[in-house]
Amino acid sequence: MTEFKPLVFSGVQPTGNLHLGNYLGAIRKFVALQENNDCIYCVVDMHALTAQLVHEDMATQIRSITAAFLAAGIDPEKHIVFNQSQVPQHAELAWIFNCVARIGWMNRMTQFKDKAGKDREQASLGLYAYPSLMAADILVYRATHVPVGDDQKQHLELARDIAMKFNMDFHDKIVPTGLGIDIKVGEEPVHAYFPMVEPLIDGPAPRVMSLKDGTKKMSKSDPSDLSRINLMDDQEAISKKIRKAKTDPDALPSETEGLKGRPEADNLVGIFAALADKSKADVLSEFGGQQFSVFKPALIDLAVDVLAPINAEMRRLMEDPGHIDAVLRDGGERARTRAEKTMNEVRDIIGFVR
Ligand code: AQP
Repeated sequence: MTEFKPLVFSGVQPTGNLHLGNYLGAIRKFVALQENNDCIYCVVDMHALTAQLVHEDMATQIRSITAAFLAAGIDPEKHIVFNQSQVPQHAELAWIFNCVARIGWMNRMTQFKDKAGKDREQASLGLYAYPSLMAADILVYRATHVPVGDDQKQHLELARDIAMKFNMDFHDKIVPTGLGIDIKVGEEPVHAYFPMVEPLIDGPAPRVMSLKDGTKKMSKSDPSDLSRINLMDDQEAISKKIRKAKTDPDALPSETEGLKGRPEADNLVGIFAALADKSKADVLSEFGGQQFSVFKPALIDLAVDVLAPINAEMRRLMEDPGHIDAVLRDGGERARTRAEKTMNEVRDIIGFVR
């Protein structure tokens, strides 16, 4: 059985200030994965149009996400860092995937329901088709592993469904062209052109929750800035937000079991664990029985320690937009070469004349 060559791909939307959820759920994993993998990291600017069409500060937002990638430690020379709109093959493959995906599959996407809200008729067609473009972002490189936060799990399942249907529907075209690889789907080996992507969602904080409501995801678009810690927040802001974070009156438990039914406590312990690179159990063995008046100052110190150097480096990089643009152009060129190879093969498999 031949295996697909491992390749990591992930993206972040330039839709506002990056926060601790984006960092712990995604960017920090991007950094760790580059040690032993070939990685492609993308600022998915075309996705940013799905919820809101006009962004006065689009260019600055794209540069700011790129600065966060670099400041966190991503190496744009060994790997590829670029913005999606520089590689039109993403949109081209997304159109093909729009024709592969079934309406019933798209109707099940909970993020569309959340983001479209009550007035679904007014949501853009792009917001509805977003998961199909996301599948194309990944599969145009035939990437195998995707580090993401827990909120993206359903979209990755859809990417697998799309890959599977394409592989099945073009099965007899893939074999004669010799482009496919045998992969195992369940117990059966299937001749496949696209891999079954694996989400990488582990860690103690796969879904960082709002500081104001432990049942809601920390999000760039939450109207309350107190709900999230932004990567650009200074020490004072971080300290204020953690001090004001919602908690309950009880002391911290000594076992993770005791976090059940306490979403805010669970969230803060998860954040601590992720920032300290420990498990929640380790954190509770240190802080079990302590009040939040003891735990919160320790969390503030830790968050400032981890985030201050990233924050300073992002500010430094943002002073030289020419350098950031050059990184994106270089990454875009290398990404385009790879994506065009896939698209030529896809065009041949489908039977388009070229
Ligand atoms: N709260 C979170 N916890 C863990 N991971 C998270 N991610 C986002 N929020 C959390 C992960 O960050 C990566 C980039 O996300 P994105 O910006 O492309 O889109 P998003 O998931 O829609 O992020 P936001 O912050 O919630 O933005 P808005 O408010 O614009 O919708 C992804 O891997 C995501 O899982």
